[in-house]
Amino acid sequence: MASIHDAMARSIPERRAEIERIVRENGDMVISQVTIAQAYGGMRGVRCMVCDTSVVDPEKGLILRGRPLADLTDRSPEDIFFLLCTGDLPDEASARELQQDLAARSDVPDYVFDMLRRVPRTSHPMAMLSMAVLALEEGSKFRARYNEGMGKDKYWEAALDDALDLIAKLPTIAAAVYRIRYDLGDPIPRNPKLDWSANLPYMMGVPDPNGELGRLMRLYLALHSDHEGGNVSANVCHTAGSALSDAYYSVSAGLNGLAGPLHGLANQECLKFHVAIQEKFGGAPTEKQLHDYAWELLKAERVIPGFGHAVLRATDPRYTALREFALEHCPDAELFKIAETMYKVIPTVLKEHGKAKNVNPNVDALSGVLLYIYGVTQPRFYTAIFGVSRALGMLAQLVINRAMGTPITRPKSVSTNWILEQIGGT
Ligand code: CMX
Repeated sequence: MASIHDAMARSIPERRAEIERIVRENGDMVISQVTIAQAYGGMRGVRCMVCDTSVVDPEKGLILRGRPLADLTDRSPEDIFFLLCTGDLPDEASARELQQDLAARSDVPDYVFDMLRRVPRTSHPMAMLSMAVLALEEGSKFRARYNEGMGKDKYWEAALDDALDLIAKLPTIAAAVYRIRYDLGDPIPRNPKLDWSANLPYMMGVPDPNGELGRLMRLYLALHSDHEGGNVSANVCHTAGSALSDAYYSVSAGLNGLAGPLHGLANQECLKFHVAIQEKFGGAPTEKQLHDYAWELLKAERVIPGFGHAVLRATDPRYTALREFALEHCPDAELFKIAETMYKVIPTVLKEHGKAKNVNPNVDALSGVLLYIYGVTQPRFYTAIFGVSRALGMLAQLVINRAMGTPITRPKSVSTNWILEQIGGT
C-alpha cells in the first residue's frame, strides 16, 4: 500500500530525470509548426505543451495514463485522481486511505456559505462555484508555505495538500450552490457513511431511494475528470498555476473557462434539446419525425447538440459508458428513448448533410438527460457538476507541473503588422 503522496514521491525523481534527459538530448527537435491560420485560429493542433495525465485519441477516445476509458468505468473518481497523479491505480488499502483523507479534509468554513447566500439569486451556478473555490483560497497551504520560503523541491507537496483539501470540499460547496441558488433550504451536512461522489446528490437533497443516482454520479464524475491539457479549462488552470498561483486561484480560473457555452455548457443545451423534442412531439418521436425535424434544424443552420467533436472521429467512449448505464438502469425513461432514437437517426442525417467530420454522439448527448431522469432538474447546474469532476484533472495536472518544475507559460504573441511584414503585404 502507498498513499498518494508516497506514490508520487517515489515516481517523481525518475520522471524529472527522464524529462531532463529528453530535453538535453532532443530539445531542438521540431514537433510542430505554426501557420498564420493557427495563430489566428485558437492554436488548434499546435503541439506546444505536455500533459501526461491523459490523451484524446481521435479513434479510441479518452486514454487516462495509457488506459482506455472503457477499462476504467467501474473505478471511483478518487481512484481516477490517484491514477492521474501517480500513473497507477490504487490498491484497495490505498484507495481506502485516500477516501479517509478526503473525508478528514471536507469541512467547509461557514463564511463560504454566508458568501453564497449574499450573491444575487440570478447568479449562474458556475459563477457561484468559482467564487466559493476562490473564497477557500484563504486556507491555501501552498501560499502559506511559499511565503515562509518553501524550496522548489517541495512545491508539489504543498500543491498536493491544497489539491486534496479542495477536492474534499468540492461536493459540499457545489451542493450548497445548488440548495442556495434554487431556494431549497439550508446546506445539508455531509453523510460520513457515503463516499465522495454519493455525497454530492445527498447534500443537494435529491431523493435517491435505490442508490442509482449515487451510482450515476460516481460514473459521471469519473468520466468527466480529464481530457488532456489543451482544452480551455485545463489550459487556463495550467497557465494560472504556472505563475505559481495556488490550486484555488488556478481551479477557479479553469472553472471560469468551463462555464463558456463553447466548452462546458453543452450538456445543458443537449438536455434542453431533448425536452424541446419531447414537448413538440408529445413524447418520443418516430424515426421519420426526428429525421425530418433534424433536417429542419440543419436547413436553418443550427447544430444538432450532442453530435460531432473537434478531436474525436468515432463514438465518444464516455457516451458509450453512459448509454450502458441507461440501458441497465432506466431503459424505459421517455427522455432516454428520445436519446436512443437520436442515436439511430442523427448520424445518418449528419452523413446526408455531409459537413460534420464526426457524425457520432459525444458525452453531452446523454449526460444531462441522465441527470434529469434521476431528478437533477436544473440544467443550469449541470456544468457545476462537470466542474467538480474536471477539477480532478485540473488539479492532477497542476500538482504534476509543480513536481516537474514546469516554468511560467509565456508564448510569444505577434501583431497583425508583423504578420503583414512576413507575407510582404501591407
Ligand atoms: N450539427 C450540425 N452541424 C455540425 C455538427 C452537428 N452536430 N457537428 C459539426 N457540424 C458542422 C460544423 O458546424 C461545421 O460547419 P461549418 O463548416 O458550416 O462551420 C462542419 O460541420 C465541420 O465541423 P467539424 O470540423 O466536424 O467540427 P468542429 O471541430 O468545427 O466542431 C463541435 C466540433 C463539437 C463544436 C461540433 O461538432 C458541434 O457543434 N456539435 C454540436 C454541439 C456539441 O455537441 N458540443 C459538445 C462537444 C463535446 C466536447 O467538446 O467534449
